[in-house]
Amino acid sequence: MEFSNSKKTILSGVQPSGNLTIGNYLGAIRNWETLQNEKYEEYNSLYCVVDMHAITVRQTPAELRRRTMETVAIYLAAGIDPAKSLIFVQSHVPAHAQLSWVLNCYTMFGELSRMTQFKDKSAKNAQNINAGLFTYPALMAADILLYQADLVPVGIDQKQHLELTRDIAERFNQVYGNTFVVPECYMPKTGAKICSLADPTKKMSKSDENPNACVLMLDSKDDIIRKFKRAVTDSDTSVRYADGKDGINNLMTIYSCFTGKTFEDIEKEFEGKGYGDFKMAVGEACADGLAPLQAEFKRLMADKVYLENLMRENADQASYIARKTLSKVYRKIGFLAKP
Ligand code: AQP
Repeated sequence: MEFSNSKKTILSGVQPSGNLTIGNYLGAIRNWETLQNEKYEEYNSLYCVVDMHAITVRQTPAELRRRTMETVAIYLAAGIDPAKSLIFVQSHVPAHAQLSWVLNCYTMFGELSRMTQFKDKSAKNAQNINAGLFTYPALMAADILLYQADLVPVGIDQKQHLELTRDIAERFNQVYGNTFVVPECYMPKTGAKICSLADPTKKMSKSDENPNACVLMLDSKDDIIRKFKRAVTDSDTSVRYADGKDGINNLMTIYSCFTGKTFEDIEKEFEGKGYGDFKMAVGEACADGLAPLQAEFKRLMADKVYLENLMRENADQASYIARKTLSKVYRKIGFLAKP
């Protein structure tokens, strides 16, 4: 991919902290592909596998390695095109850790304490409330600000972290003069929050311990249909989008994302039909929507040499871009240049 200084920049990432869900796909990755193609003339696109974020929760090393490689293959299979976008692994670019330390010193304890993800994850991982889990947003700010990203496509759960990134950038710019681009958040109109199939008041999460709560991007058609059949709904019988119908609202959102149909179209389609028919249709649409991606993923995973070459070359290119911002920051804060 050719990085152009005259274009604006899009950056986003996913943690390889579990097997990716349709929440990660519909809330983030699918929109990256659209942006990469529709905004190619205007934006550079950079997509990162954020493995350093993943270790804020304990990971099995071999699984983390496997999932990191698989996530690269998922990006490619989802249509992220290496001719148009840079795909790289965060830990392959040392500047992320380096800038993150600096930004830690410009991020306030009070700000980090207000992050809802920190509160949720420390409740879930009471045995391991480590400093990395707390300072996670400073690393995320480094990921974004290193590349002077203008636009960051994310799901709704990451909006608070992005707002903190903007505050950190503005604070730094105020002290040292214009250094960082202050990024904007991009969220899809439909799919910014896909909910758990087991508890539709909660977001679908790849680290959920209940295997029926989430549909994985690589699940088989049978598993996908089985999970949708078991999805928690309500005691009403009509398929309509309404307050208090979280389960149905979630299924309608998923169906809309995979078929492009509006909620009105969906209500008409299922008028007089029961939840059973609707769940079956959502399962079919989801499985069919994921099938081409799954086939391409399988093909890519059989070519490790290709994936390794791509990771190496793209990490070199990302390092080159990132080092420019890092040098500027080091100079501004008063680090003596290496003689
Ligand atoms: N349920 C979701 N609906 C819509 N978007 C979602 N995203 C995650 N879950 C949903 C978006 O996916 C991108 C990558 O997320 P992440 O891997 O950085 O971490 P996360 O937001 O914490 O996602 P998970 O799946 O819940 O991971 P774990 O369980 O490890 O914490 C982000 O843009 C996110 O908004």
